[in-house]
Amino acid sequence: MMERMDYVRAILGDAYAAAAQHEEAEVFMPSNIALVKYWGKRPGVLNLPLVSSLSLTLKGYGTKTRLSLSHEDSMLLNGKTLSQGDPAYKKAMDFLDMFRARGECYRIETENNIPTAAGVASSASGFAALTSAIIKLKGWDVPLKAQSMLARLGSGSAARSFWDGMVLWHKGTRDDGMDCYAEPVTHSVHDLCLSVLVLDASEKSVSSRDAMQASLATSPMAPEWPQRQAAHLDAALKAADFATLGQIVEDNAVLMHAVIQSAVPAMSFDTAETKKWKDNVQRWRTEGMPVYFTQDAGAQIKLLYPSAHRADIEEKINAAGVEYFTVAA
Ligand code: 2P0
Repeated sequence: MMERMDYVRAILGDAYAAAAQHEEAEVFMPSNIALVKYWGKRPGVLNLPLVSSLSLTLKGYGTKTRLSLSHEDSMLLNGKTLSQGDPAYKKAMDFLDMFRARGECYRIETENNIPTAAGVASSASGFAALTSAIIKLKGWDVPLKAQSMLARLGSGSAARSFWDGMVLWHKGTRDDGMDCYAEPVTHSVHDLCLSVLVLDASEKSVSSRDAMQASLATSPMAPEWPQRQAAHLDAALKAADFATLGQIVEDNAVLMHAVIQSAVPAMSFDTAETKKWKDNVQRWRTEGMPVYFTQDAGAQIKLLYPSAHRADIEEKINAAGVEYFTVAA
């Protein structure tokens, strides 16, 4: 805990444990989907990633959080009161402990407008929102780059949720985490659409945190992942046309899932529907449609394509009767 408190103090200065200046604060923060994935952590308690990553923000899709001062800690997630033993309760309160002034208790009321814990990155928007809410409750003025560094302590992918469009999260090299932050990037490929297909909205059986740890500890592909991922990131940032970017995005997701599937014991987030949609995407490409997929630690498939093809792609998704939403960036 001390190491994390030192880190928080280094970012916020002496304000870090000051009492809240407001009774309540309400915020909304979007989620994000990685185009080049974060998978793997460096040792230590600062949640430092093994690799840098690049994401697209899901503008309008994420988490609304109301944080208020209360006589005791409590948490409501999507209208349901969580018990103190609930892992989501523990993670949230453990995060707020870093900012808690003496005697301060919090009521967290949080709602996602995307499926919770089904690989649509609700922990990204959840911790970005909790970070933003505690900063607002305290009345602090904290630059977004510093907010991304704090949010990372709750969930790595949350570091990327503070800006619209494409965001680059630098892994940094320092053990004290002070060079590990996200920032927005301008990219030469514009007018992208990302459709998130909700193929399975049930809670996943393995958390991404556990899958990350287990796959990098046991997969024979683990040693090659950081170098190949870095090459993907470099190429993605330099890609000058949609097809080059799309192919890198798909290759990177396939590589991450190869690391996961080659873990010992083997793991997979795929369902029959997931596999069917990957086949669909690859078939549509052979038919001339510029569309690529990505997949996170869940069964959902996300389709990436130029916005000029939005009507065609959405017609195909509608025809399949699958729940989805599309963001343009
Ligand atoms: C990503 N994922 O870049 C990757 C790709 C899932 C697959 O970031 O342990 O919930 O809280 O830092 O952020 C999901 O992992 O992990 C994730 P923690 P997180 O979006």
